[in-house]
Order: sequence, then C-alpha cells, then structure tokens
Amino acid sequence: MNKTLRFMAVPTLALGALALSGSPAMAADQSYQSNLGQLNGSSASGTVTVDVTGNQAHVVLNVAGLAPTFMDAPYPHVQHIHGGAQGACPAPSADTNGDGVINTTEGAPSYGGIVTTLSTSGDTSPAAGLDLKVAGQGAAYTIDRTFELNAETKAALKAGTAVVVVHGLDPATLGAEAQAAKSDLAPTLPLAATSPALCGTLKAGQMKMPAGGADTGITQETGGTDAGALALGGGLVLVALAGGAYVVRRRSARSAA
Ligand SMILES: [Cu+2]
Repeated sequence: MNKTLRFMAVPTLALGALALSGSPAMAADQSYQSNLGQLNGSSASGTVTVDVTGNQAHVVLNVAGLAPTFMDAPYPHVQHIHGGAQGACPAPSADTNGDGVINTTEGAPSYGGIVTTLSTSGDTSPAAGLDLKVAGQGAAYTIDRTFELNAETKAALKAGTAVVVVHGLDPATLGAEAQAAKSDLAPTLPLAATSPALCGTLKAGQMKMPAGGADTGITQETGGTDAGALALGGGLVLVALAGGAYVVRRRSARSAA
C-alpha cells in the first residue's frame, strides 16, 4: 500500500469553506509545482511553482548552486518551460553523441521544445529563449513573474508534459571535447552555455489547502467505523462521512518525486 496517500473524507461544503479561508482573494484555478533536479552533474537545485488563474500564470522559480560566473560576469542561465513530448527529464542515455553532455537537442525527445521562456523581464515567448539579457543571472536567484500563458504552455500543463529546464553549465566541469564544442542551439555560444543544468516536470496539485492542512500527516481511522476525525490547520475539525471521499497526496511526497 502506498503510504504517501492519505484518505480524507470531507463534506463538499466544509472543504470549500476551509479552502476559502486559506486563500481568500487570489485562489488559482490550478497549481503546478516541481522540485528541479540536476542534469549534467551541475550540482544545482531548485523549486518552481506555477499558479494558473484563467490565462494568467504566476511563476515563482528559486534556484541555487548553478554556475556563478562566465567571463568575469554573472553567468546567464536561459530557462524555459518545455512541452509537448514525454514530460520527462532525460536519462544519461540521452547523450547520443557520447561527448559526456546531454545537450538541449538530445534532451528534447524527453521534454520537448520551448513553449515559454522564463525570462526576467519582457517577452516570455519561445522567441526570447536564447536572449541572454533576460536570462537568470549567477549561481542563485529567484524569479517571480505573472504573465499570460500561451495555448501551447496551457496545453502542456494540462497534459502533464510541461518541464522546466534551466540551462548553463560550468565549462570547467565538462570534458575537453565538450568544452571546445559549440552550442547545438546557437553556434556563437559554447555548448556549456545552453546545455541543461536543472530539470523538473510540473505536476498538478490536487487542491489548494490551508497551511498545515494536507501536510500534517492525517491518517485514516481504521477502527471499523465510517466516521473520521480530521485535524486541519491546527484546529480539530470533526466531520462525519457525508459526501464523497477525496484522496489527497501529501505535498511532501509530491515534492520528493
Ligand atoms: Cu530550455
């Protein structure tokens, strides 16, 4: 049995009231998140959330441990939502040319093409994908932006194929052949500049819960009764099983994926 699942049964009206009290004004229609994992041995890490309300996306991206400098300036990390493929990050076997680096093209069968550029300002379309001026800067940074989603990105989020990729490797961590190679995306750039350093698939959260709600580790009563006791937000809420059952996957379990 999957221990990450917690079964909660709450009357619909009660759950609606709790959700409203947790986020009164700006409840998103759907929230997506991902823990970003390193690619190409970058030793970076990150998190990203995408809250979608209508056609608006509020994106918060936090990264750390990336390559800090390039030619004595903050390293420009181009970053995107990719989509339309398998919704996955590439395995080491994706390095089909055997140079020790999964370049962006080699990763594309897993995560697809660029559907949104997570730029620091201005254009968020794929056209801004390689614009270093609006790339993330340096080893660690936060990007917090709200912008209009295009149809491709919305479809990718819904289909579960949206993957956040942060690019830009420290050339010193590459082998000699890869250090000398040109980017598969832009021949004026080195391979290291555009190759993926972080990757994570955006997964939909089931439901926005008040702080402490779904994270508190609620366990199902197994005493043979159909009544459940439920603690939410620090206050004990007793509910009888009156409506349908909701299955809630704990936020921490999702994040570990
Ligand atoms: Cu990308």
